Order: sequence, then structure tokens, then C-alpha cells
Amino acid sequence: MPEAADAIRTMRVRGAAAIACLGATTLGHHVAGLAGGLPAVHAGARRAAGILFATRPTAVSLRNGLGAVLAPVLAATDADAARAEAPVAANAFVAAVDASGQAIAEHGSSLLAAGGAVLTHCHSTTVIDVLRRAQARGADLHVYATETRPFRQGLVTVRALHDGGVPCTLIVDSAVSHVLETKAIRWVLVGADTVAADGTLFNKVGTAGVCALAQRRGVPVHSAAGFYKFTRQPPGAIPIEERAPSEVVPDSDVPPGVAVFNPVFDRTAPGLLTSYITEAGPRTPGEAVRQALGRLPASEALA
Ligand code: RUB
Repeated sequence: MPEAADAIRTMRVRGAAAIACLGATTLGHHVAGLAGGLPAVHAGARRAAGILFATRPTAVSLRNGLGAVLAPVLAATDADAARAEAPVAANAFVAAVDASGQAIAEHGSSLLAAGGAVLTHCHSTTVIDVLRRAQARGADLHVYATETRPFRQGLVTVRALHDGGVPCTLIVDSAVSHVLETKAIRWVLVGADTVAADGTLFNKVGTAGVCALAQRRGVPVHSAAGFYKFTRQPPGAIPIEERAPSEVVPDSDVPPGVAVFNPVFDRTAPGLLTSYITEAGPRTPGEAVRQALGRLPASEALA
């Protein structure tokens, strides 16, 4: 369990889908190995879920993945049933995330079927699957991918697109406005870390600026977001993770006394989004929230 928590915290494993699945399977395995009676299993499960969730506090997918395992464990009436149920619930969650990605790739690739230039930000496995499937189905795409400072997830994006036969170009983050102006961008397509109850998108820092610039130019903005990324929480209740200044710049490069602020997500207002591409198809933010919340468990086990 500590190894998985460390892998998520240090971003060796990153992206909402991947950390949610690793969190759920790690918790499932951990609970299966807990000794003692029901109170000990419940306490151990809660403790481990808390440690895992604290690794990436903005990610509701991680919270929902852990909740999917914790809920049946806390509902179990004997310790053996709780231990048995945990890995089963984890596997079911991973299967649901996988099915969600497949369905979104299907809907998203239909949306992009006409081909053209797409701008994306950061690295989202869900977005990559949409783009690769669209290209494989014959859409003639060209993807502009931001480098995504400071962690440079854009490099992962262009490698994955290149491997999937999708023509792409890497740009620095500050080129977004110029690229929107000069490269006939037809769509902006980004991932989703978390979607709040009012439809606000939480995604890699910079997403809000990309979306605002796109809206000013009349370019539609879509976010590929499975229902497991939605939450009943209002946007103000979701913290924006801040990471070490050393991820931005070595300490020795900054004059003493100068602060470096490194928020790694930002909030995009639902009014800037054309749709969330969900398992059910592209939906306006309001409709996506309604559908997603109808599928979430009534109480969130980690609440
Ligand atoms: C990654 C990020 C991605 C979403 C969606 O941030 O913001 O757009 O997590 O990814 P980080 P996916 O690199 O800080 O984890 O579609 O793979 O769930």
C-alpha cells in the first residue's frame, strides 16, 4: 500500500483514470489482507483509503474508486465477507473505468469524424483513445498538443499519438492563442480530473485559459469525462492541489525570498464548455451532471 501511495503522490502513476484504478486495486488488495474482526477491518480500510486519497486531493475519480471499494467493505456484516468483497469491488470498478473509456472513444470519434485540427492540453488517456480511434476510423486529424509545464505531460501525449498513427505537433503552452489564431483549430478536446456538481471542470492547470481563448474564437470545447469523475460536491469544496516549487524550477535558480507558486489544476466554468463527452454521448455540462449524479451512490463512502 505505501508503494502505491508513493507512486501516485510522486506522479510515477498519474492521470485520473490510472490513479483511480491503482487506488481501488491497492485498497482491495490491502483490505483482503487485513487481520482481525470487523471493527479492525473497517478501521484498517478507512485508514488506507484516507492515505491513498490524500495523495492527489483534487481527483474525485480517485475518491470514487476508493469509495467503490470502501462502501461494500463498510456494509459487510462479518470480517471475512468484507475481506472477500474488497478485491471483487476493485475489479468491478476497474472494469467500469475501462468500459467508460471504450464508450467515450466511440462517441468522441464520431464527433471528430469530419477530421481537422484539434488542440489538446496535458495528457489524458481518455482523450488519446478518442483521437486514436477517430484517426483509425478515417478522420484526417492533426493534433496540436501543449507541452504542459511544469511536468511536461505533453510529451507523453505526442508519443501516444505518434504510436497510434495520429499526426501531431508539440507546442509550448504560451503558443495556444497563436495556434488557435493560425492553425484552423476545429475543436479543443481536453480530459477531466474532476467535474463538480455545477458542471465546473477541474483539469490540468492551464485548461481554463485554453478554453477561454477557444470560446473567444468560437472554437467548440469538449472534455472527455467518464461518469466516475463527477461528484455531488460544489466546486468550492474541491481543493486545488499545489505541488513543490522544485517541479517548476530548481531552488538555486530563484533569488532568495522569491516565491514559486505551483498549482497543478484549475477550474473551468461550465459556460466555457460545449460538452462533456460521456459514456452516454456528448452532453451539455448540465445534462452530464444530471446523468452522472443519477448513477453515483447516494452517499460517498469517503465523505
Ligand atoms: C492529468 C490531467 C488529465 C486528467 C484526465 O493531470 O489533468 O487531463 O487526469 O486524464 P496529472 P485521464 O498529470 O497531474 O495527473 O483521461 O487519463 O483520466
